[in-house]
Amino acid sequence: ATGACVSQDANEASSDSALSGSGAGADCTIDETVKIGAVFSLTEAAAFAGAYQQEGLALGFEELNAAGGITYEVIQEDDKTTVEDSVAAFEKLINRDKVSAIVGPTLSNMAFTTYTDAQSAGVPALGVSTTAEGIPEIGDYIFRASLPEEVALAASIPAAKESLGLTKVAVLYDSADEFTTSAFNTIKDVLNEEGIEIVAEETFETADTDFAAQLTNVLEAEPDAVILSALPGATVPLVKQARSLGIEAPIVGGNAFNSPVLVGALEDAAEGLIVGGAWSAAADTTGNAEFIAAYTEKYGRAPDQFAAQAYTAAYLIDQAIRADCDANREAIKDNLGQILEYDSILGPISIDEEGEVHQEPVVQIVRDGAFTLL
Ligand code: 1QQ
Repeated sequence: ATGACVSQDANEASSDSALSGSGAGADCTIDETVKIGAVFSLTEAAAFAGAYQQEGLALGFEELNAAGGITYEVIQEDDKTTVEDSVAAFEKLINRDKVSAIVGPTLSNMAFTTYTDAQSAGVPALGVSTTAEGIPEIGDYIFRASLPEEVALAASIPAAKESLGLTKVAVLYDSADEFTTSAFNTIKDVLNEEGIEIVAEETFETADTDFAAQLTNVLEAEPDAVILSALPGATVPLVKQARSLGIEAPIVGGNAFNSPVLVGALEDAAEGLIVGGAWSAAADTTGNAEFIAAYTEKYGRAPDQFAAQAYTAAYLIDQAIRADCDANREAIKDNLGQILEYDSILGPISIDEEGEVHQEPVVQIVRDGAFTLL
């Protein structure tokens, strides 16, 4: 299993016979510990998601270790919500730790760089919250178990239209982030398909704190709803400023809004927030109640979508390894794209050979400070 673009290091790791075992599927036994790298934003702006991801992934591998046959070691890195640290973390995991696969990073904004590195090193990478357009297309080693924002918005905007009777909206987006700009393109397409008019279109940047100019334009346009493509850092002051300026319109948000941290920080301003996503605590999916109970018991707080997706990633990697009872990079790459239908806490999920995930989206609304299905 070689290719011209596979580096020397990757070849050494991928031909490690100690990482291929005996037996198959549930009976697979591998003697050597299988090292899985994880890169999440555990500190700074995206820690709202990264902290839950670390916990969800650790719980998944802990359960798999208890099940036996394969012993996993998760090597966890913090990219501090910067591209530079994300690149350094991938480099360490690929070349120093020689992990079999990497889960993460948290933000699409880092993934466009780090996945290019993983691809050229021949290391499979599985995103659990990288939702922007174009991620799996980076290469054949790149996969995601994170519902694309295109799919989430194609569900949430029509659901919001139906429940709120939308005819005209304001769209605000962060023009400095890959995920939020990608989502903006999708928002325009979906609004167009739904025949909803954009009466105001405003931009800001990730670190902005004052949105008076943009919000004044939104107020004057009198939209039925505000569609906001932003990360939590800007969302909290923006939504609070909108409410104090007298903008009462409901807010429809993207993937970053699937967070109890954000809902808590917004306080009363979170009421009525509509968001599409990959998971709901209320969904009757296989293992969901057990997952919520185990997570809450272990960490003393309820899981969120980001925890649920990371937890699912542990099981998807385990499935890919057990398929040929082989934890080498090459085998994981070949088998992650062959997960035809896995019954997960996110519902039935599959990954196609392009590395793209397929699953049903859920649409939720915040009522009394908590997410409920719309
Ligand atoms: C992305 C996202 C973020 C909101 C995850 C936290 O979806 O960057 O793609």
